[in-house]
Amino acid sequence: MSLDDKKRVGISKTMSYMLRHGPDKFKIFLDPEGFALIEDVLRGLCRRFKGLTRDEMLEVVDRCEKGRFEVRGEEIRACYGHSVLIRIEYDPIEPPEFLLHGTAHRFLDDIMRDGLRPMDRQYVHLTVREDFAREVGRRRDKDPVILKVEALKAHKNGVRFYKANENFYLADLVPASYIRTGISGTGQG
Ligand code: HQG
Repeated sequence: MSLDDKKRVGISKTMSYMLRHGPDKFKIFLDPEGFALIEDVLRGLCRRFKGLTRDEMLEVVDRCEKGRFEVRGEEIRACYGHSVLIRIEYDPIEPPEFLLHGTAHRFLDDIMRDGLRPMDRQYVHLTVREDFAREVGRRRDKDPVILKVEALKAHKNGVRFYKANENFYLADLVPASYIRTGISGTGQG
């Protein structure tokens, strides 16, 4: 039986919280790559979503367009977004030439002075998809600014990038000299 949208979003948000920010509160243990046992995560979810089945939990994973979660055998992890104390490790990669970051106009001065910083998360989040960049930026500004990062050039000059999934890339910090403000705030959505 398929979950309704409201329940699916609720499960996704709870699972994001468990695997990114508060595993201890749900008695979940993350390995250095951020993986936890599916059975532990399901047990934690069942505290809020009584009777939830493993298939329903995996349906939430499969139907997430952003690719928030990754399943490997009997384990699951959040692909990005972590704030847990233990740093989730990724292998450095060579990024695409350009990556995008959607943000609020009010942060621009600070970003163009200090660069893109991870703030409360472990990494800066970047995407290859303009629609996702816009959606991420809209969380903080109804007409967000889309920053274009010269990722390959930065990489060649020693800035480290990582791949979270097909849509999202991560970086430790992106210096302002690699950030362009070319893409206008309004557009398709
Ligand atoms: C901004 C969610 C001032 C940065 C989203 C952003 C994404 C600065 C905010 C994913 C700054 C941090 C990540 C600086 C960066 N001065 N502000 N120097 N550097 N900022 O939420 O990228 O949907 O931690 O622009 O959708 O917005 O839950 O990062 O506005 O995919 O799967 O500081 O998390 O994923 O905000 O979002 P966040 P983000 P889910």
